[in-house]
Amino acid sequence: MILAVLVWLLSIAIVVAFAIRRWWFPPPASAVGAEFDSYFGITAILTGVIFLSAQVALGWVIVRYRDKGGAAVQSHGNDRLEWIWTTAAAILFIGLGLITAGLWAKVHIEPAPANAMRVEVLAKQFAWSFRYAGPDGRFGRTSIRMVNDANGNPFGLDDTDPAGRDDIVTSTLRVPVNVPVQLTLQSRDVIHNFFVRELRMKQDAVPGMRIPLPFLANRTGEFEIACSELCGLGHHQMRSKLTVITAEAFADWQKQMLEQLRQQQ
Ligand SMILES: [Cu+2]
Repeated sequence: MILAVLVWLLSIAIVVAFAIRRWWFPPPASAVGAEFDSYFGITAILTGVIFLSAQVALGWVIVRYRDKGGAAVQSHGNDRLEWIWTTAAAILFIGLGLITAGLWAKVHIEPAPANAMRVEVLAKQFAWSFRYAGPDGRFGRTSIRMVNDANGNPFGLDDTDPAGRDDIVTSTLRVPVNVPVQLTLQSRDVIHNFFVRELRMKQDAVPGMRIPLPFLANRTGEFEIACSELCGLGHHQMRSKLTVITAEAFADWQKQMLEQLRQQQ
């Protein structure tokens, strides 16, 4: 009897902890993020109702079939009930998958709009680098022979290519607010993962692949970029920053970076 009450109390406490949303995600910084949250809400409510009903039933079974001194009776189950709940669970999970498929496709399959700002993202043990094409809109040629972390050339920019002269390489990601951005993820060694909680975005960077990842940040702020794939001893240090700023501030920053580049050349 006490066990049944414990099961019920514990279940209610868990449901309440979810329902009050006290320990929750940080607010989203993109429309896609808000959409993900609404689907998460639907899934949480559906699974929450099922969880609570199952636990209430469990408590009831504990009370109903507790030891009353009689002989135990063997049960061989109920095929019809098994069929019903297995089918119901399958319909529920496939259904949830189908209604969220559009959002998944929007993030991972659909190409970014043509006017999207392109940024290359390079992951390596244990740092992130970002490359902007500069005013000419073209990324300069890179070569594996030119890769040199010590002199700040993680991408291996080939300085004989004029298209690369205005390429801006940074260790944090800076983007203007409400502007579509197309990231291209690549890795130089092992699998890493680009994760920004506020964008509700998580994507592997795989050696030998160039993986597109579009997003549009709809509020300004500073957000953590964390590597979300265990990639070696320094994995915990592999973090950077996404700064979302106004278009004017972004233009100013770009101008400043180009000025620095000119002075170096
Ligand atoms: Cu990593």
